[in-house]
Amino acid sequence: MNADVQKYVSSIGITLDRFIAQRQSDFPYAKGELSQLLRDIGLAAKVVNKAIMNSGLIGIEGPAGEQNSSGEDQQKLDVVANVRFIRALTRGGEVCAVISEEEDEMIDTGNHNAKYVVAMDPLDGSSNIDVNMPLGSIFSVYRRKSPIGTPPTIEDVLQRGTEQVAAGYIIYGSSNMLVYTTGHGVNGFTYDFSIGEFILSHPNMRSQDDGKIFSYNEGNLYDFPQGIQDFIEHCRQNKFSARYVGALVADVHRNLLKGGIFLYPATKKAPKGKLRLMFECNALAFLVEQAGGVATDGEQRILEIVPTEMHQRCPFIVGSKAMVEKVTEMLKAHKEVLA
Ligand code: P6P
Repeated sequence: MNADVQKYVSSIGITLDRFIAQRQSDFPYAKGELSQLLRDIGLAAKVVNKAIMNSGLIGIEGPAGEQNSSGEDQQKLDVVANVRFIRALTRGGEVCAVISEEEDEMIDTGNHNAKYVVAMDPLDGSSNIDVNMPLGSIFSVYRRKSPIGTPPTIEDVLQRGTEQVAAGYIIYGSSNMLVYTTGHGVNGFTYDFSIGEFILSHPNMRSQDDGKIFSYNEGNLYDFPQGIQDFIEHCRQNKFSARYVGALVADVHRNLLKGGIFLYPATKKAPKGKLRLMFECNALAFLVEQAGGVATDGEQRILEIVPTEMHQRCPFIVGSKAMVEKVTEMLKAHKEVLA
């Protein structure tokens, strides 16, 4: 074949859809429902990405004029992302219920024969909206507990993180990526705008065992438990790099690739921590553990926390194993708990 033609017809790589189909064998008992659910999330991610890219041109920047159940001012893009994910999951037919950081109550999709439920933060990093900083979407997938064919119940959606069958995030940054796990490792896909597909770019992502990046909101330092303050001092003494983006997905993604730790402990303003167990922490904890990292509230694995309410918050420390072990050790030295 002509050399120029050969170069031009080189493979585009493995698309998300093809990768999901190829990995269908990871679920011998599944008949493709989880694969379809993941494709639905990929579709919603593309539509949300388009809204973010165009927000300044189509008048969806700024506040939506309402608050979510956590008392946070909803941004218009928060609402757009929430509608897009819920609609894609509802129309895809594989999800019987959705819980969302942007919804007070569980959403019954009407798909009562569906096997799965989804917990999500449709748009993470609200303080970064409208200022061209990175944003993210976070999702967890659980098997329902209630019988197929019946309406979903709160027990379907309030499950420990260990029960997740899939989890992941989309990062809308200098490039857009979808990163997910189904319990068989972590794989990252980069969005190719020219063909509208997520292409496998980061196969088998692994957490660095140690790192030199620490991420936390400096403004809260004097509110932190002493063990955390000691760990921050340890990082400074060792000349580690302080990197904090204000979007959880972006900080976790960078630390996953380069080695590092993210900390959002309890503070006076947020006595149980700020981040939400069901919508943010469980998904990222499952994914980071699958890549070889660690996620804790300072006392226990995030994934072991038994949820009691949909919007509950928890302290969140996640990242490279050696760094998380170091801060846990310092907390124990002060016999302090984060929560
Ligand atoms: P703070 C964004 O609102 C978010 O939920 C996470 O994405 C981010 O890591 C954290 O809150 C930032 O919180 O208090 O530092 O602005």
